[in-house]
Amino acid sequence: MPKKAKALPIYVINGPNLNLLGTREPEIYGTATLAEIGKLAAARAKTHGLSVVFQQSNHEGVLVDWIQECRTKGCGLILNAGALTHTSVALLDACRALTHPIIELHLSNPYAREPFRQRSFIAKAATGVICGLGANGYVLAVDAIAALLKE
Ligand code: CA2
Repeated sequence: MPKKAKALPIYVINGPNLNLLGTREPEIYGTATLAEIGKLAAARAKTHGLSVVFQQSNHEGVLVDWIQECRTKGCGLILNAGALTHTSVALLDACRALTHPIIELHLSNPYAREPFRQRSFIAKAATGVICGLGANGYVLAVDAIAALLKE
């Protein structure tokens, strides 16, 4: 019997300052480090027969490159663009070029915070948005991508 082709990974892309998770502001972002969140996402993806490519960069252009890479090497995108969520037309345009499901993700609930966090460029291209649920939001986002891929 021919072997079933392995599914492409879900790209989980994290933006500026998220490498600092677990070191400061635990009351806003929780106590988990980004490495721990990466392990949670990978474990959940495995339960769906999927895998993740989990990345973080403080540089907008690098994030654009990874989103573009996801077009051919990934099956879906979970994007926590950090503060670039609220400013970046470049990230919006990169997301618009994707045909895969996109979940915009935030650990905190930006809508309960400062007014400047209440505008999202990413939301205009996202299939859905998960926010305010801390590290568990990444796990739920993996579930959401898996469900959307089955549709
Ligand atoms: O809630 C989220 O996930 C955010 O995307 C996090 C961004 C913020 O600008 C967005 O409005 C909402 C900030 C990430 C900074 O993370 C830090 C973690 C620990 C210490 C300092 C910053």
